[in-house]
Amino acid sequence: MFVDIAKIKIKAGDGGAGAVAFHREKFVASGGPDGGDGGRGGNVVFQVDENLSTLADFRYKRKYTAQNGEPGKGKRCSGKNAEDLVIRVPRGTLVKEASTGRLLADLSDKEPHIIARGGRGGWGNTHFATPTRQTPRFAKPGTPGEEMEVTLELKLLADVGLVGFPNVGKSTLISVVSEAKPNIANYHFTTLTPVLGVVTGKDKTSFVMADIPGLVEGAWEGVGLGHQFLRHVERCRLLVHIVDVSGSEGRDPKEDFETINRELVKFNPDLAARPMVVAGNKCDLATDEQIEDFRAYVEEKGYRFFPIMAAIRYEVDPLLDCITEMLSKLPPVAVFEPEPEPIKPAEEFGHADVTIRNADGVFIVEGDWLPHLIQSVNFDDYESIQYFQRVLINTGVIDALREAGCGEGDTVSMYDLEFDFIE
Ligand SMILES: Nc1nc2c(ncn2[C@@H]2O[C@H](COP(=O)(O)OP(=O)(O)OP(=O)(O)O)[C@@H](O)[C@H]2O)c(=O)[nH]1
Ligand SMILES: [Mg+2]
Repeated sequence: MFVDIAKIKIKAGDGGAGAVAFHREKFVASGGPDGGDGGRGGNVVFQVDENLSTLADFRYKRKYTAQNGEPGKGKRCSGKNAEDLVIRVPRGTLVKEASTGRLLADLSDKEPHIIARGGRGGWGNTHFATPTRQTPRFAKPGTPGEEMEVTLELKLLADVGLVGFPNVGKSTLISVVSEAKPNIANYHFTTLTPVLGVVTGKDKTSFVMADIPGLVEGAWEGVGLGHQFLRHVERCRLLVHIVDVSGSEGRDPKEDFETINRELVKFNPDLAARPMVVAGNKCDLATDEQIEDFRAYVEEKGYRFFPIMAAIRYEVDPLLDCITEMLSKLPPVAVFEPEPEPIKPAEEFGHADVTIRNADGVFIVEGDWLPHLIQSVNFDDYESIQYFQRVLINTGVIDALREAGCGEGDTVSMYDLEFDFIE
């Protein structure tokens, strides 16, 4: 079954906790702190797998959790970092944040894309020894791994997309110009899922052609198989519009041509504006007048026109030559850029809960929402730090610290951060 949309939950591993331990050895009195750091939690990573062509695997498994980092141990032993969880998807999969629709990654290349970051390991107590604090009895917990719901949306990558009414010969064309073996039959909606074929054009250049199910009037409203398969030609650099020029099913080729173009506009005006060439198929069933009449009609509108007989590959080469030539001048297949996470204005943060512990004079602040905030702040940038301070004031963290007894010059420890409290 062809599945091109899925929704899954992903959770990166939490960082392991730092250890509280002290050096113990015969004849060595009160050895110093030697608690090791926690390990990093595993990231959730997406990567293209060329052997996959659908998102069917995600219908049955919907929750993906990476391993947590190991806690630190005594003797300055750091906990092991967890391995990344790699989720394999077909080429052309878009990963979006489910709640907002924000694009996180376009899996069009071979690179692994980290979508949910594993938490960092907490520091062991070794880090907290200072001349005045020789036996720190605390360590830090790891930060939690990112967790979110994502939608996966497959948008195939092809240079050329075939569009047209059902039964006009789209699959026949791809079958005679590539190794693709789609079903071909004399009825509507023979093709139920998109098919890709590699076509070798002139001068051994090759391009990828996509055959999709036929469209009918009202496809954008869900008539016939609907328009959902148009998504798979959305990235195409060029469309080949195939029309039954003989009108063998009683329709008028010009009306067919306009109907499909209207459906394209309704689906996505960008797609409708894509460069397009027109192939008039089933010329064996058409009269010369029919062919010339249709030719005049589409050429008048500025399209290149090729009369063909796909079934016997008659006059298909001039069409392929034209495609190759046009592709050589067109921009590459569209790859979508991930959208950055919008920064929430500091004023929009309301009160948020934190817990504060006083450990040997260090005020340890914890709250589920803090690691995410800290990750979004660039501590080398003055404005970014000011933003961070405003958020801490608005959420009540500064007041809570005061209430806990934190005063001028005391050390505040917040996950990866440690800073002095300044009134
Ligand atoms: N007479 C004639 N018939 C053709 C020609 N090309 C294809 N056909 C026939 O047209 C019918 C439909 O062909 P397909 O390739 O399955 O059409 P399609 O556009 O993929 O149809 P859907 O997948 O249903 O959208 C088949 O019976 C083909 O044999 C041609 O040049 N002349
Ligand atoms: Mg077909």
